[in-house]
Amino acid sequence: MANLTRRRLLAGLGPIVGAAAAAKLAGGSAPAGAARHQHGGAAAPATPAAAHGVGHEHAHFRRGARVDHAANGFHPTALLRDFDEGRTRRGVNGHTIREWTLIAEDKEIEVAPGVKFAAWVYNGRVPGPTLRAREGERLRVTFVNGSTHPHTIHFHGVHAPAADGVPGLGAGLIQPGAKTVYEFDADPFGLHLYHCHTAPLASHVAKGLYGAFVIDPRKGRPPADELVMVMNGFDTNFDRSNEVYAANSIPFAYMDEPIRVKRDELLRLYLVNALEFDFVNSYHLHGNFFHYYPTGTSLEPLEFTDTVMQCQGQRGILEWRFPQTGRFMFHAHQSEFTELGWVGFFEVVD
Ligand SMILES: [Cu+2]
Repeated sequence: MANLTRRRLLAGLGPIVGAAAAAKLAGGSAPAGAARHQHGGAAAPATPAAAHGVGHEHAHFRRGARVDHAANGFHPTALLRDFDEGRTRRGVNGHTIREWTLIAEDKEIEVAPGVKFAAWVYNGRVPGPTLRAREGERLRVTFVNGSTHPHTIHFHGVHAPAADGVPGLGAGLIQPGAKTVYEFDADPFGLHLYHCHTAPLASHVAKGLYGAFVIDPRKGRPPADELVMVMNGFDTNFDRSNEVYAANSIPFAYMDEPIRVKRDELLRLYLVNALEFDFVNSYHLHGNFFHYYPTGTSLEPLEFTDTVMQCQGQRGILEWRFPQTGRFMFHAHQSEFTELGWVGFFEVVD
């Protein structure tokens, strides 16, 4: 099974085989299985190219199997609108000090039905909490390493070297059982991210140590129904390529439970690409176009489109309204990612 790659999965073996192999390697239980529903009972596509357009609109796990969100301790639907504003207090100069505590831990999570992944998590979830601050505040993040491996937190933004969260600077590597405080200003406003910066870097990130980091402009943004999607994937058989893809960790979660939004309401999506091993990821919205604010650092959109591409670490803010009710799909425009889980629906209601 060692040469069982996701490309071979797409070549016809089906994700159920990969999931079984992965569960075996990870010491987990047998999977309920994942499979594409195909039109007309057609045989599995012979090549990834043939897989293109086979009918991912109906992709989800076989027999409606789902992961145990309660056991994972987080639910993809709840993650969408879960912003962690921490605690605030007044500093001596009258400015706001905003504080969080992030705890790294080793935690097994179910990333596909029956497929357990030995993740490393911040505050019990993948992605980690969506930290939200306001431009100009002083931020203090207490990092407690409750994992069995050394880790850090590296924040994107403007700050001093000592607060950069990389080995050899400031507190450097935070050993198991140790803690540190990262302190810096909320600058610039926009959508950023944080992640562990411990070598081997790709592995530490791919294990789940990343999250979105929102800095609101001083004057705020117009009221909207706000959502966060951190695009990611999991390498369940340790071959440095991903077996499953998702936004907010759980493949097909928003197919099983479409995201309910209101017709004509302004939607604002904070979109971050935390995917490892694949160089690019993307977001495509059906039946609509959106305004795109790369990195969220301008209040003027740069583009009006229905598809954006992000490389590793890139992120941006999307805004749009649905003028009609009904179901609208969204997914990576890399069809392979879509078929392996990175796809969902909006359910637009009155
Ligand atoms: Cu780490």
